Amino acid sequence: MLEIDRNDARSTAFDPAFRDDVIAGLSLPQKAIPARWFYDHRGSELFEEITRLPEYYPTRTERALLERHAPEVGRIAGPHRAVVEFGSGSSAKTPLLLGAIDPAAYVPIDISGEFLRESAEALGQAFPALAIQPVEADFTRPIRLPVLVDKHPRLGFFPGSTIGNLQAPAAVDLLRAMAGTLGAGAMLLIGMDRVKSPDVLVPAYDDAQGVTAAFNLNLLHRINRELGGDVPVSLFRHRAIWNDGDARIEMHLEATRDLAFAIDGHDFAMAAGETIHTENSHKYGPRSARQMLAAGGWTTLAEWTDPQQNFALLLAEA
Ligand code: AVJ
Repeated sequence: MLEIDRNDARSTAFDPAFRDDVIAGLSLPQKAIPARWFYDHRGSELFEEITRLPEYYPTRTERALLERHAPEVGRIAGPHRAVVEFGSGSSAKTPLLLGAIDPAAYVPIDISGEFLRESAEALGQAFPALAIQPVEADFTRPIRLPVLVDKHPRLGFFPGSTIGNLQAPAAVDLLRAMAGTLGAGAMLLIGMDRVKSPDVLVPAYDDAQGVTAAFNLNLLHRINRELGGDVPVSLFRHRAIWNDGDARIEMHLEATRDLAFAIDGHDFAMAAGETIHTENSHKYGPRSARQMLAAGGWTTLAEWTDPQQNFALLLAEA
């Protein structure tokens, strides 16, 4: 039986922080909701489906990098580290790392408790001798690590270019907070998506099967489910836009006509063509990646990329 350590998140259907972010975000001139609210159980499932889409190259590219280079990570980091994974999701890439580095313990951290429990159980079966302690938490807030990792130097694992959801100042703050959470002698293995042609980027966020559209629209369903909203979901459409100046893909939910809805006693109106900005996915060049790590207190020790330089895996030390 796995027990989940609950830091600040909660598994009940109604999260006041979700309501507050939604009400505040929809009250802005450019309506916006933080991307972390995509990941209820359904959203986490849809994200897993995204990772298997032909257009969505990041996951399979990063997996290939891990398959090829995890042994090298193990040689540099040394054995018996406690691996702390930030935003573990289904932990799909984790076995590639754990199998190559002889870890002392594994601490997956995720905001979706039910999903965390399911994936930690599966991982426990694959690594029966490994101490595993899941933590249900929003990793953008300070996290108290379980005592089980006290005696071991830590290796942070932050795959998937999840860092790309944050704008530069917030990303740097998070990297700094991770250095603090992981403590002295820590290392960090982080995945970062590279800047590339919009011809590759846009389809990755607007796939032919409409899975990313369903993932984006699920946020509106979640608002209706959990906050008792009456958002007319069928009147919205998914948009993915490459913002070249800020080097990021933006996802929006666009009102296809003038519409109105209410959430928890608050009324909102949108004009046709107006959008709710739901996600930023920043992309990095080789220099900007290292510079951002450095600004967050991390020195890059090694960097691996695929032949097309679509995605990079960086190992850094605090
Ligand atoms: C989990 C934030 C890395 O930005 O590529 C995938 C999320 N959104 N498709 C990304 C996402 C739409 C993903 N991250």
